[in-house]
Formats: sequence, structure tokens, C-alpha cells
Amino acid sequence: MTATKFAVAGGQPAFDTQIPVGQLYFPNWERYEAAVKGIFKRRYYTNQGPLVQELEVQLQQMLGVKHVICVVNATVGLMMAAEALELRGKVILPSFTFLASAQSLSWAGLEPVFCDVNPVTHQIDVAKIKPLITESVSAIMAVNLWGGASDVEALRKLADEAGKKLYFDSAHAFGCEINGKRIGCFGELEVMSFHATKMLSATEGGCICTNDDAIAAKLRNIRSSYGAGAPATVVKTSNGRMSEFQAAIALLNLEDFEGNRTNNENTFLKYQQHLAGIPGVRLIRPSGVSRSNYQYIVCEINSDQFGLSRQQLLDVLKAENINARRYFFPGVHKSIEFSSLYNQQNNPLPITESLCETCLQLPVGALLDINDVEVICDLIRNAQRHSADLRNYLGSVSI
Ligand code: T4K
Repeated sequence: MTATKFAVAGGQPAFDTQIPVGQLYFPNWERYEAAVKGIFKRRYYTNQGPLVQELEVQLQQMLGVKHVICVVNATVGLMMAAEALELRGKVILPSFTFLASAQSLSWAGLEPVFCDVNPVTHQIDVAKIKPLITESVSAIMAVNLWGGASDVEALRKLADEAGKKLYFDSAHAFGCEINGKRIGCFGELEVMSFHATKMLSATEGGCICTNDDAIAAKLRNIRSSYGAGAPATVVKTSNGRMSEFQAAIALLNLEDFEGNRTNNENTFLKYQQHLAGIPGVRLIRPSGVSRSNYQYIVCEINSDQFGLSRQQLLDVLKAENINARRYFFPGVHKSIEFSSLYNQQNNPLPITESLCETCLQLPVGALLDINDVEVICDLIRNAQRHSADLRNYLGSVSI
């Protein structure tokens, strides 16, 4: 292949249609139709209907956790979590995450304290949490990224010693296990996302998992002003209810979860095989778990070794109709809301800063034909080989 064959240089794109980046699983239409017929027959759209109840029971069994509270999405779930845990003041969390993790704190009147992440695993760096703990910190929110997990044991020990609460944004971690124990069982509670681009899709949706009866009762009352389950005194209520249509999709996708997980794992292995040896490309293996959902395919691009910056490689792939992404950019600490809080001198976040510039997400999920992985990897390998020529087509963007 020569540089002129690349779409960015005027060649034919490798794919006719866009290859999306998320999971995006669409269950069998007939099964969905039957589920919707049931909703119409019962004439019951929402408010803790039978499908939501069924989903909660199935998730409790699958995750081995006492309570699953289904919600409208994980962002609202995280806001509800802060209220149920009665958090005050500040919460320590990584900045290398989706904006919603930190903004859930703003909605709850809390202030984020950003902690750097581990350069190898991308999970919150437990050693860097301790110096950030002060009297005004009420909790640690760890984010389990990329189908991997934070060091849950070290976090538990640290939180207990400091007398702080511990909870997890596990939006990426549905179906993952740590030493045989499903994610969902750790900390005071965990919040999962069932967004369309996630491992278990409810189109929009999520759930909160906890083994604590009192927290569960509060969450069920915070979820809806009319309450559900055991009565509990709560100050604020919300509308975090999941509808029957969301639950119908989630239940169907749950049936197909194992097949989708295996497909993701095979996709990861194929990327691992075909990206091997490309200078400047490091594929991230989900860490801290005994079983991953392989929800994301994450690479770091070292521009000195690769010859193109992460953004330049994204531009090359985009022209080929490959919708690779740069989660997370910019770091949450640089977003409009939080940039004034972030003090580079007092609390530097060098790893986060670097990852925001170098991380790349590649396509994975049910809509990806696994044979296309080889095509994508060949394009990346050739982009590296022809990086000097390609830079001419990509204009003056510096590496
Ligand atoms: N915590 C963490 C760590 C998170 O990553 C997230 C969400 C949350 C909390 C909050 O969870 P939720 O409140 O969302 O439940 C996506 C998702 O919207 C978001 O759920 C996710 N994280 C975030 C990392 O990514 P985008 O902006 O990448 O999605 P979008 O619309 O660009 O879609 C991605 C690709 O998929 C595009 O190529 C379009 C395609 N697509 C998408 C949808 C939804 C389709 O072809 N069909 C579709 O139906 O945000």
C-alpha cells in the first residue's frame, strides 16, 4: 500500500458505511415485538412495571448482589447515589472519566477533588488518593474503566481507615468479575450504565447495586416521589424511573449477554494479534478483573514512535469510515465547569493529561464484523509506515 491509497489522500475509503465505536446490540425483532405486545396488553408503560421488576430480579441473581435498583440512566443513578449516601463537601474521583461522573456531584451540591490514574491500567491511582483526603472529603468515587476494575481491596482499606464512604461508577463494568465475584458487589454501592453503546443496552438506562438494605430502601424512595419498596425517610426525590420499553430491551439483551461478551473477547484477541509490533501503539488489556466484558478497545498512541499524533490517526481512520474516538477529551478537570477548580501546582494530573492526548477507542461490539478488525489494523500499520507522507495530506497539525 502507498500513501496515496489512503482515503485522506484521495483514495477509496476502506468501508462504504461508518463503522460505529460502541456496542450497539439490537435483539431479534420478533422477540421485541412480543415483549411490546405484552406491554400494550397490560396497558402499563412505566412506574416499576412487571418487566422492570423482572429485570431487577434477574440482575440480582446474575450479579450476586442483594439489591438492584433500575434507573433511567447512569448519570441520574450517580446523582441518586450521592443523595442516598448522604454525601457532604468533597468527593475524590479520577478526572480521566466521562463528564457525568463529576457532574453528578455538581447536581448533588458536592465538589470534586480530582485524582490521577495509573499509567498502565488507567484506573484511579490508590497511592495518590491519600494525600487528597481531608476533613471535608466525605467519599471516594472510583471509576471502573474499560471493562477493567480499580484496586477494590486497597480502596476499601483506605476508605475504612480514613472513615470515608466508597462507591463505584461501574458504567463500563457490567458482567465483569474480580476473582470470581461480579462487579456490582463492591463498595457501599455501584452504578452501571445500560446506554445503547454499553454492554447491556436498555437504549437508555442503568442500575444501582448494593448489599445494604437501608441504602437500597433510600434509593427506591429517591428514585420516585411516590416511592417503592420499604418506606425510608429521604429529603430529596427525583424521577429516575426506567420504563417498560427500556426494561424489555434490557431483558432481551441480557439473554444474549454471554454471546456478546465472547464476541467482544474474540475481537480483543484479534486486535491484540494484529496490532502487535506496530511502533507507538499500545493496546490496553482490561486490568484488575478475572473476567472482562471487553466493552472498549483502547490504545495509546505514542506520536514520536508512530509518526502521527492521535488526532492525525483519528483523521486518517475517519476518512476510511472508521469511527474511532478519543474518550476522554479533554480531561474532566479542563471542562468549563471544573477548570477553575483545578490547580495544576497543588494537584498535578500528569498521567491524565497525557492519556487525554494519546488514548484512542477502536470499533468493537455486535455490529462489527470480526474480519474487519484485520482491515482496521492493517490500515493502522500502514499509516505508521507511511506516516511521513501522510503528514503532507494531513496539513500542518503538529505531532
Ligand atoms: N460514567 C462513565 C464512566 C461513562 O462512560 C458514562 C457514559 C456515564 C457514567 C453515564 O452513563 P449514562 O448516563 O450515559 O447511562 C457515549 C454515551 O452516550 C455515554 O453513555 C458514555 N458514557 C460515553 C462514554 O459515550 P457518545 O457521545 O460517544 O455517543 P455517540 O452518540 O457519539 O455514539 C457513539 C457511536 O455510536 C456513534 O458512531 C453513533 C453510534 N450510535 C449511537 C447510538 C446511541 C448509533 O449508531 N446508534 C445509536 O443508537 O457518548
